[in-house]
Amino acid sequence: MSDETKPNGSGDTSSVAAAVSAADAGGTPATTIEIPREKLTKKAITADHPTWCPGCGDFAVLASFYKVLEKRNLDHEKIVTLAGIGCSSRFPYFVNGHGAHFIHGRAVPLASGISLARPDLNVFLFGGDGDGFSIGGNHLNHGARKNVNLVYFIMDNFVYGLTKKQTSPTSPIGFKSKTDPTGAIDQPVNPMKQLVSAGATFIARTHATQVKHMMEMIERAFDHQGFSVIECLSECVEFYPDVFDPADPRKGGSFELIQEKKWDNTPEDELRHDVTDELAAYKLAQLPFPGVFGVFYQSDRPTKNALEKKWIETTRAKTGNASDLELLQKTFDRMK
Ligand SMILES: Cc1ncc(C[n+]2csc(CCOP(=O)(O)OP(=O)(O)O)c2C)c(N)n1
Ligand code: SF4
Ligand SMILES: [Mg+2]
Repeated sequence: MSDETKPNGSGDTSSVAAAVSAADAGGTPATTIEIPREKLTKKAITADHPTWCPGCGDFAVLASFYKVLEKRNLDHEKIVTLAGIGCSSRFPYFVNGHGAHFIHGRAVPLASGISLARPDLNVFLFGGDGDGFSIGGNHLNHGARKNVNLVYFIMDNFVYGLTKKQTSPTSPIGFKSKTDPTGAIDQPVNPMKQLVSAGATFIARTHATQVKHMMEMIERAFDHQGFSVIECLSECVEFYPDVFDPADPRKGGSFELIQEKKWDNTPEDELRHDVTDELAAYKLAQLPFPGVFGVFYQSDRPTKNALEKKWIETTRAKTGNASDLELLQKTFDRMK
């Protein structure tokens, strides 16, 4: 792990305090008043009433996210939720915190800017398969290769829900939609393969009916420094019902978990998955639908946040720690 500071701000709830400094007119030293923080509750982070169709998988994602925020007791003012456009991208409306429902497919650059400019914030990005892999596909690849520190949760329903049933980049061949009335003919994107090849440093897969697993994946993504992506199969009950039943034990399917290596020198461990092995992640990603769930890949490559911080500090040191204004003035002087 690199030496960068975790922004997460979670930890000992009782000792978290806000500091208020004050100095009197006589110039006596500032006093610090400790104000104990209230524990972050679901009530505090709940905003608008979700407007999804009854039964939409995205409700469970929202509930899991609330639970993780509550559990990790993040500083409320440091929570940022962002999204593009789509049913799933309505997410920030339902979280009481800083956030934006941004342009279709452009949430990764927005989130990257916020993460880089304010590394102390916890940046959570939400969206759909269309937003992430279609119009935003190129931004996704660049966010991944730059390894910007954020958590990106993709609610994959294999369809464009908001615009009422068009083929999405993850729709399987044969899916009948308004854009493919005789059935989709294009090879779908394989999210896990794309993310591994693009350079994301935490890549996981979960299912909206498996709340415990979903929460575990969100927490692990959150604890990871870097571009952390979770693909979550989240059913669109309106335009592609029952498609994820093969991975739902309550509907006769099987939710198969990735068995991660324990590094315990046992023969069984030989067969377990090494999350740092790209080729092994590819192999798991090739398994036929519904595939397996859990962490496919994780590496501790330095984040853009850490590299940029180092570069700024080195450059500042070279200028004798000149202020922004002094640097600007020097640049203007050179142009005279
Ligand atoms: C530039 C632009 N192009 C197209 C649209 C129309 N549009 C809005 S949401 C969407 C697709 C949403 O699909 P997805 O991201 O999978 O989200 P879902 O609704 O399925 O959760 C499209 C094509 C738009 N809003 N802006
Ligand atoms: S259209 Fe589909 S994705 Fe959109 S809210 Fe309804 S069920 Fe959810
Ligand atoms: Mg979709």
